[in-house]
Parts: sequence; structure tokens; C-alpha cells
Amino acid sequence: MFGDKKVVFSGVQPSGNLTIGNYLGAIRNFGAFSEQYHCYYCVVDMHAITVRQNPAELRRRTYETLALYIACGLDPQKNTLFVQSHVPQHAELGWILDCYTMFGELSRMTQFKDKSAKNADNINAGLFTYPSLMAADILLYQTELVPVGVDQKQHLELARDIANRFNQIYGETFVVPDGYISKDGAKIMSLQDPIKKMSKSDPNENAVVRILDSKDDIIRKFKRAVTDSDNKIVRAEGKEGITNLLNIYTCFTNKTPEEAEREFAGMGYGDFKLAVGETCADALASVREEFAKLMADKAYLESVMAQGAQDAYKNARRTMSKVRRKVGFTELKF
Ligand code: ATP
Ligand code: LTN
Repeated sequence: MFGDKKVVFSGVQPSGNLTIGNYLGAIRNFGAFSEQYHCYYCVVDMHAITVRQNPAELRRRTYETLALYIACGLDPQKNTLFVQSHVPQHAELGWILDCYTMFGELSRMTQFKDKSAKNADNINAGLFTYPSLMAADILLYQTELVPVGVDQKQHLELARDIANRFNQIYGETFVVPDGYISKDGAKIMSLQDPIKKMSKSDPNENAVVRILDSKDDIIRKFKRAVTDSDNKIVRAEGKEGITNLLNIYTCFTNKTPEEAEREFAGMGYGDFKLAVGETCADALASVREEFAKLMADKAYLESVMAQGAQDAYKNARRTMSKVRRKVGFTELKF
């Protein structure tokens, strides 16, 4: 807790154009906390370089991710929106927490295993210690609640373990955070391989619907979505494609799965996919418009970044001075 409000923290990597998975699983849910909590929403560029990035693209995507936060309804006056590398305490605490995180724990992380398989020529130390930097992001702000998609549950549990371990050794230092995983939207699957999560860095463009795709592109991708051959629009095991499309539809319309199944009963797959595509494209139209306006005003985005970094820095410093003292670092007196 800083001041009289509890803290919410979450982050998105600027590692690609954001998908409807990022939107429905994470960003769309962020705004709900703004009144009750002090919310920090971070563009985690330091996490993004665990996979090789083109520098110019990384810079552009950092602006874009910030603009998307705002376009998705996060008011910079009510939320601290900032870029991770602008607040050096993330790296500082990340290193310290590395020394309280076990090799065995990091080896068990499924994201590490997945990403090492995908980037076999660049299995770097940062990819391995990614979760202790993520723990640092969270613990730096004495965070109570972390809204994320279900794929981040394992990292979050590790962050809790690290916090508890540190607190046990040195006495109460960090708040132990809880995850907040929204029921619907927690896991949107790939349109081409619906047993895999939709991931913004998937090289197969047809698998991924991006928030900023044009209406035509969105509809085309849904039309090509992999389904099955029994022509029934119901959720069921073995029907992961249809189940995923129904889930996407209910997330955008706030209908129940039963309502959606009733609505589409008897319809052919082609028409069903078109309906889901149109619903998705229409729901995102206002985000796309707002995004375009924001990207045309770089100075405004830079002012949001500066304000956010300043605000984050103040509170990050407080935690860091406590941590430095606890681990036994000397203080420099000028
Ligand atoms: P990458 O492909 O680069 O690993 P990503 O698409 O997994 O990226 P992140 O930046 O790692 O996206 O995640 C940002 C947030 O979006 C996290 O809270 C994550 O849990 C959520 N998220 C990502 N993909 C999905 C998905 N398919 N369904 C629901 N939530 C998701
Ligand atoms: N690891 C997350 C992104 C992330 C994050 C965080 C999420 C980095 N730091 C802190 C919540 C809190 C991901 O890959 N989706």
C-alpha cells in the first residue's frame, strides 16, 4: 500500500502488435480497478528483449503499446502508465531477486520451456531469469493484485514464493501479491491451432487477430479459423476451434455461452465465423480510431511516459531503499 490505496500492477510486452488475447485476457480488465486502487500499467520493454527485437520496431511498439493502453480506456490521470526501462529500480531489484530465486524453480517455468523451444538459437540468461524480473516489477510497488491471463499464473506463484522467502529472511519487506484472472477471456486460443494460446509473436498471421487489424483482415482471419467437421455450434471437448470462437463471441457481447449456442443453433460454420468476425471487428472499431489519434500526437504520449515514470520512480525508490538496507548494502552519503 502506498498512501491510502492498495496497488494493482500489470505489464504487457511491446514484443508484437497486441492480439485480442491480450485485450480480452488483460488490458480490457485493467480499467475496472482504477477507482479503488492505485494502478500501475507498465510497458515491459526489458522483458521484450529476452527475445531478439529490431530496435526501431521495439521503440515504435513501445509507443504503440502505451497508446493502446489509453485507447482501451485507461485514463493517464487515473492510472500510472509507464515504460519499464524508464525506472531503473526494476533492473536493480530484478538482480537482487535473482539471488533469491532458485535454478530449479526457474527451470520448471513452462513459458521458459516454450520460448526456448521457439528460440533455440538464443536461449539467453535473461529468458531464464525473466520471472525474477517480473517479480521485481510487482514487488517494487507493494502490489496487492495482478490482473493477468491464465498463462501467467505460474510466474505469479513464483513471485509470491520469492516475496515470502525474502520476508522470512529479512522480516516484512514486500506485500505478497494475489493474481486476478478473469474467468472469461483468460485464455484465447490460436485460430489455426486452437489447443495453443493465441500469442502476439506467432509467425502465422492467420492464427492471430490483432486489436489493430482492419475489419476486412479480422473477418478474413475468422473465416479461415480451423474448426471441425460435425457442423454443431456447441462447446465440447474435441471441438476446441468452435469452443474458442464461441468464447471470443461471448467475451465481446457479454452473452452467456448458453445464449450464444442457442443463437447459432442450426447455422452453418461459414455464417457463424462471419458473425463472430463482424462482432469482434465492430467491438474494436472505437479502439482503432482512438489509437490512430493518439499515435498522431507523439508529444502527448511522451508527456504521459514522463509523468508515469516520475510517479513510479518515487514509489520504487521507497521500496528499494528498504531492500538495500535489509540485504546489507552500504549507504552512500554525499
Ligand atoms: P508473446 O507472444 O510475445 O509471448 P503474449 O501474446 O503472450 O506475448 P504478453 O505481453 O506476454 O503477450 O502478455 C500480456 C498479457 O496478456 C498477460 O497478462 C497475458 O496473460 C495476457 N495474454 C496473452 N495472451 C493471451 C491469450 N491468448 N488469452 C488471454 N490472455 C492472454
Ligand atoms: N510476463 C508477462 C508480462 C509481465 C507482467 C509483469 C505481467 C512482465 N511483468 C508484471 C504482470 C505483472 C507476460 O509475459 N505476459
